[in-house]
Order: sequence, then C-alpha cells, then structure tokens
Amino acid sequence: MSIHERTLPPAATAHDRDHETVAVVAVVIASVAMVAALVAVGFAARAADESNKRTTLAVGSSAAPAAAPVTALPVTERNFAIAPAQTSVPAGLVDLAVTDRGPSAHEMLIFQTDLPADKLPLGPDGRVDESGDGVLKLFDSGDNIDVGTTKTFHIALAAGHYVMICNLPGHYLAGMHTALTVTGTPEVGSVVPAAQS
Ligand SMILES: [Cu+2]
Repeated sequence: MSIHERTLPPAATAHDRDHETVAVVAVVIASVAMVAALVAVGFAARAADESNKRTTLAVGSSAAPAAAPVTALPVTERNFAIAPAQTSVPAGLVDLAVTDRGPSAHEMLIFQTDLPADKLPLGPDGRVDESGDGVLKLFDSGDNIDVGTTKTFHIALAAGHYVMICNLPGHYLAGMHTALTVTGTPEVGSVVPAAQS
C-alpha cells in the first residue's frame, strides 16, 4: 500500500467533515435565530404587560393616552337560556367568562347581526344557519362548556349589535339566544380594536 493510497480515505473524510461543518453551522444559525425570535416575543409580551400596567396606573390622569380597558362580561348558560351579566359593553377588549349551570353542556357563539336574537336564519335542522343571510359569526367557543365549569375567552368587539347563542341541536329554538349591544367606536366594519400602547 503506497502512501498516496493511504491518504485517500482521510482526504475523503475531511471532505465529509466539511459538509458536516456546514450543516452544523446551519443548525447553529437556525438555533440562534430561533432563540432571538423567542427573546423578541418575550420582550414584546413584557412590553405589552408593562404597557398595560402603565395604562392602569395612568387611569384618571388627563395626560394619560387613550386606554384599552378590558371589560369583564360574565355569561351564564343553562337549559335553556343565556344570561349575560350586562346586555351592553363598551367596544374593545372583552373577557367573556361563560359559566354552564347545566343540566347539560352548552356552547357559545356570537354573531354580528341587525336581526333580533330570536329571528336568526335557520337551517333545515332547526339550528341557526351559521353562514346564513344577515349573520356574521364572530366567535365560536369550539368545544362545549361542561356543566359546572367556566371558560374565559378574550375577544375584541367593535361597536354594533350582536347575538349570543348556543347552537347545539334544539337549544336555539328552546331559547338559548340573547342580544348584546357594543357601544362606542369604532363601528362594525372598521378595524377591530387591539390593545393600545
Ligand atoms: Cu346549549
């Protein structure tokens, strides 16, 4: 075996190692980018959090910027009615806390509509046609709210007329609907308000 022949395998290995190095560098760069992104998200969350604290502390000061208060809206569902703690809330961020008093599970849907709460379009099965004329579905709890539990949803509502319903089979027609008025600006159709800093 000549020296030349013996040097071939190490040369090939070195070549492979170059590829590995490139791969490792790529992974490191990707990792650094990911960490940077996470840090950025963390800073943004913290900045928003501190912004909220400042806003809260600044309430009452005439020099304070327009605040973005969060309105708590407790809603009770039972067979077969929906009862919000208040039927009118200011436009903006809402903490919708839905409690199910049973005796069965319910869901929570919110439509923007000019129709009365008991006049939403129905499908052939007697449930509300969620993509029917005159209704725009803005919120859907997805999973049911189990009996005896409360689920809180953070939503943003523009000024306008809304109807909250439960659309499990038979529940709407049995009476699970109620109107909700959202007052102030902006009006429905403009940009939904987000947290302001
Ligand atoms: Cu229901």
